[in-house]
Amino acid sequence: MWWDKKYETFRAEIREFAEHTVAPIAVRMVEDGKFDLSLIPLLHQRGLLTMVLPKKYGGAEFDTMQYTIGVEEISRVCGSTGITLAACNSLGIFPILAFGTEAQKEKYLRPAGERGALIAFGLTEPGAGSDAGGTKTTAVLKGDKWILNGSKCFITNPTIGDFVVATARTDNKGDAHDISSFIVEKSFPGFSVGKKENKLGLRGSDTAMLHFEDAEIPKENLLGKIGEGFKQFMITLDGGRISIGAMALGLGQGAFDLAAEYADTHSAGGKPLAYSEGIAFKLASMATRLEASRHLVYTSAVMKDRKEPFAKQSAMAKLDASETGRFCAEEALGIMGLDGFDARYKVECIWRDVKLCEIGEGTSEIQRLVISRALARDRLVQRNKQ
Ligand code: COS
Repeated sequence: MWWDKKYETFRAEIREFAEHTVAPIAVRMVEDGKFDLSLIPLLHQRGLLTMVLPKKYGGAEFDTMQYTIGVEEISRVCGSTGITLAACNSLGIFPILAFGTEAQKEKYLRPAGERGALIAFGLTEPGAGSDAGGTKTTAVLKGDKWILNGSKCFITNPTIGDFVVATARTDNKGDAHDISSFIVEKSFPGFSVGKKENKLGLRGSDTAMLHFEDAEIPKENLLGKIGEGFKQFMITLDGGRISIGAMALGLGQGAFDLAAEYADTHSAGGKPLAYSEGIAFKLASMATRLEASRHLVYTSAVMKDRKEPFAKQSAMAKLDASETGRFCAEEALGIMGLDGFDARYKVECIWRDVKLCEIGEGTSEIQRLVISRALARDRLVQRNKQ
């Protein structure tokens, strides 16, 4: 089985850090509507900014299960910090690690590992969300520079981050081989971080637009080969979906813990709410769905570590955990009644935050598409064997 005692110890350490260090800052971040930069060195000391980065580049080199638990436990107290970590590790570090040259890893990942820096991933555009192949941003090679033009939206970490991995169309054949990826430093001429997005939830995370206006990117900052960008971000998102599943688990668990505490300490008709079947059964359903979703998320983490194909499992994990997270937030609101509507009780924040898990890194419809295509492929393989 996938479980090991070392993960319990790890969880306890991260939970202690989350509750004592992250949670007090989280309250302020959500009120202020911006990420608190004082968290960066604290997260870095714990290895949380570089969970997927090997030690040889100065990273923490956690395995995927530890990474999953890390995102889960931080999200349990603060969804905004959870998404900041998930985006930096899965979407910022991973593509350079997986597809970059040794020189790019030395130049970009080593300082991030040693200093502790956030990295952003620029994929989504105003007209290219689910249809990620519909990217409109263009890249044209002129001399020793790629010239990029276009805009990206809803990008996590660009204002507080050091640099961005961004996609652009390097050809116009109209297929998946038109798109390439680039490492873009914030100081490159023609590149700017634009307006901050005004979001329903995760208001403490940094989300903004990116603009490329004849932006000049050195030729050597192409990531991998020309035309490989689509496949690169598909592979990147396969892994990223485990972390969004972990985030949803953490938010759902946070909602459960707050609701259970409330039900134990508030009374109606002279007895604690938790003694009423109406409330106790809600808690039972929440705990059961969390346990089932946790199984899916952890299984996909183990499969990734074992280098087994895991794309179908990570899509299932994200789909299921994000729906469970929303279910738990809604049930917690139901248990707490009007108090749940009150920001002081924190469940309304979880309810707003968790919705992103059903949208970001592929909507639930996209997960169903990925799963159904994989199932059809599996059936074809079976038929061909007979
Ligand atoms: N791993 C490796 N390669 C993959 C892949 C994966 N998981 N998924 C697709 N590919 C490859 C295919 O093999 C195909 O390659 P060839 O052309 O060489 O045969 C190519 O990519 C195109 O694949 P496909 O035809 O399946 O692409 P579609 O246009 O049908 O799009 C979906 C597939 C819809 C699944 C994709 O666009 C998607 O995931 N969209 C959601 C994007 C998203 O999550 N956005 C949110 C970002 S938040 S950072």
